[in-house]
Amino acid sequence: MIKQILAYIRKSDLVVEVLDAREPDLTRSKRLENYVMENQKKLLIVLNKGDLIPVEVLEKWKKFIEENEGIPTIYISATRHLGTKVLREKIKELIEGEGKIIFIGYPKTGKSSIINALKGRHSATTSKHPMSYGYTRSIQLFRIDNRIFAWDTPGIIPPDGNELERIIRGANVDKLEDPVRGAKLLIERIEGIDKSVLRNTYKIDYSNYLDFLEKLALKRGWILKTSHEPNIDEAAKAFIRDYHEGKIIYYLLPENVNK
Ligand SMILES: Nc1nc2c(ncn2[C@@H]2O[C@H](COP(=O)(O)OP(=O)(O)OP(=O)(O)O)[C@@H](O)[C@H]2O)c(=O)[nH]1
Ligand SMILES: [Mg+2]
Repeated sequence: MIKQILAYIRKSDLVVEVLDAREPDLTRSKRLENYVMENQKKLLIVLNKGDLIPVEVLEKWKKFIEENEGIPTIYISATRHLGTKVLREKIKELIEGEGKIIFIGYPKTGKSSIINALKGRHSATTSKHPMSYGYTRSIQLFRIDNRIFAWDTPGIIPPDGNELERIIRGANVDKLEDPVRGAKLLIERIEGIDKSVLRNTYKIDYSNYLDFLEKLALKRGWILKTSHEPNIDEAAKAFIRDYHEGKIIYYLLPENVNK
């Protein structure tokens, strides 16, 4: 799949890289960006899921990326249809009115949702969780308007990086070797940024990640039949899925991200 995506990048006039605004740095693929640059293609960064974080923070990221790296950047919320006009105008400006664009990015960043928002009609399939029904399986062409065509691509699978990065980048939850370990890493990451977010989101008070997963399993009624213990594997998977669905809300500032 990656080879195919590279071939379509070469055929495009503009590459739109879609990031999750909660984790702009970790959802960027420097490897693909380098490929885009090497092939002298134009790149536009879109921070999606902008509804989840304050607009001042989105502005900071936009400024940071544009000023430090010279890559045009905009932010939107595909599902709430916020910023789609700005995106459409930016695309038109960059391709000078007409051409072919390609949407790339890790799974679940919202590539298909953005295409639907631009079309105003739902035709690209979207899904809540990595690899669940509706995720994009092949490269598909959509017409945005009379002069603009867009290719939707499947999230670059397998996401690379360490275990935490792979989880944030949308690795398939059902294929994780140890979902509890994965959830632990994600919980630690989020706690390091904002201690109250899990307590507020789940209305659960907990002492550590295992306690959290146990209480979540009990709350949802997930009990193992044989041992009658809380099913923490199930809770861990549900938690990671909630993350991808945008239920867990936190943000980072560009100045706090270690480069
Ligand atoms: N809150 C919020 N959720 C969004 C937004 N855009 C997409 N989502 C949600 O994120 C999930 C993934 O969206 P998709 O559009 O399927 O993502 P994708 O990048 O096409 O995913 P793949 O095809 O698997 O690579 C869905 O549950 C969407 O509803 C947004 O702007 N805000
Ligand atoms: Mg898709």
